Amino acid sequence: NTGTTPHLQEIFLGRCWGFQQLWQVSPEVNCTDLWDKFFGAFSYREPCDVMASSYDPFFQASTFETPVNKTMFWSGTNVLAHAYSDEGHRYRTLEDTLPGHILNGLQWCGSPRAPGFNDTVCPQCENRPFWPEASKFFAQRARGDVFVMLNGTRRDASGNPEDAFRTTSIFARVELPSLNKNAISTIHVWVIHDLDSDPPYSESCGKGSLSQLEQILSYDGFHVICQDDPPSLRHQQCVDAPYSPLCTSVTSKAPKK
Ligand code: G2Q
Repeated sequence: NTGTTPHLQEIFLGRCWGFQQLWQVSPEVNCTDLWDKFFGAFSYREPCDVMASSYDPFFQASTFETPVNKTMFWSGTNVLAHAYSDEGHRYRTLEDTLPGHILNGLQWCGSPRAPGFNDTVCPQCENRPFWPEASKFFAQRARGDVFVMLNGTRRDASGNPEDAFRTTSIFARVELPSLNKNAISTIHVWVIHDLDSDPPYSESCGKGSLSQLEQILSYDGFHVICQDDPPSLRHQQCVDAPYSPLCTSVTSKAPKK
């Protein structure tokens, strides 16, 4: 079980109006109407009994075109991807769009009894359709050059190595199949490695699960460019670790104690 987010409606409305103010969204979406569409999808239902399509009125009213060449997907790289996207100024991740921004990090579920949702706990459900459905709407609208940031040094909770491209991820299951082939010029795959893990990597462009990904994408007719540790992302990693050996070429020397 997971705890639910208190003040869900207030957070929803505040983030919704705040996002539109910040990005000067025009014409403005009515956030109260949007809340009704969102709440209507799961309220007065059993917590795990929500169909993906229940959220569609919400996503239809809140998902816009993403600017061309800005869409960025991520898988296993949540923190770095969002540091780099810079809240949508550099690239647009799902969490930098209106629906993703509003619900990011929040927990909720329905209840058949008043007030229609559970204000304390939610059970683990076999499937929760919200984020996959958000991803579908987001990926369908990607245009031009698109980017995906993958983790070449991914580990599971016990520390065992995992594939950078996981066939069970939302990226693989939902986002890739939703891309509009005719609207996309190139898929740029960025494979990121932690600063403190040693090469040679079993997961890097052309190897392991990345060769599988490149095959799938080429087979589907996409033009793909895969790059290991692009310099701008190395620099982003080095912001938080300026004296790591891989970063010292830009920082030269540690200050004397
Ligand atoms: N906000 C988001 N975006 N995801 C969340 C949240 C939240 O508040 N809470 C849980 N999750 P991963 P993928 C889950 O293996 O599966 C979005 C989601 O269900 O690192 O590929 C974005 O466009 C998700 O499965 O990556 C990106 O391209 C999990 O976090 C892709 O979907 C992250 O698992 C990432 O999903």
